[in-house]
Amino acid sequence: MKPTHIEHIGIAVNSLEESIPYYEEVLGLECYAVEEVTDQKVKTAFYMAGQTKIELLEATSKESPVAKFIEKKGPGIHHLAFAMEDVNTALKEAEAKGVQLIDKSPRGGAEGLSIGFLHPKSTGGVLTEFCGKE
Ligand code: CMX
Repeated sequence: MKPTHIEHIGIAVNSLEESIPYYEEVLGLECYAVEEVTDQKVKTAFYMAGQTKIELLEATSKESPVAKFIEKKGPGIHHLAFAMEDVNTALKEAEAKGVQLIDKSPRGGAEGLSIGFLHPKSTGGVLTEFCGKE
């Protein structure tokens, strides 16, 4: 298992509408897509800063992991996503090395990617996502 690159950085925001002016008017980035990921109870806005994707995450329900995160820690960096050639194999390998998985097998995420999360308690406090095309 080896990540090919950082797929994206996820940032929890109270409101996309309130956060977008900073990314667009101050940083000069351009939102290329907005997508609701029902399964994850979030609405996302996507930006590219050079080669690096930034995903702004707004909760769509009080039960959303993003709503719970903001309630506890406030808005800010929420997770780091690594691109993996084979998410299923990467999850299995991480589990075999003692990492606690949130997702035992990949599920559907934003932009049609397969995703799986590792628990922050097993990863030095950083909620970690594996992403891939399969
Ligand atoms: N980063 C670091 N630590 C986090 C965290 C995060 N994003 N979210 C929660 N935690 C920590 C909490 O601070 C808490 O720590 P303490 O026990 O020390 O207080 C612990 O994890 C448990 O948190 P909780 O608030 O009780 O929440 P839950 O256990 O119910 O859920 C988690 C935590 C990580 C399992 C859940 O948020 C999850 O399943 N996340 C993965 C899915 C997700 O985040 N989806 C949204 C993004 C989707 C997308 O990118 O499309």
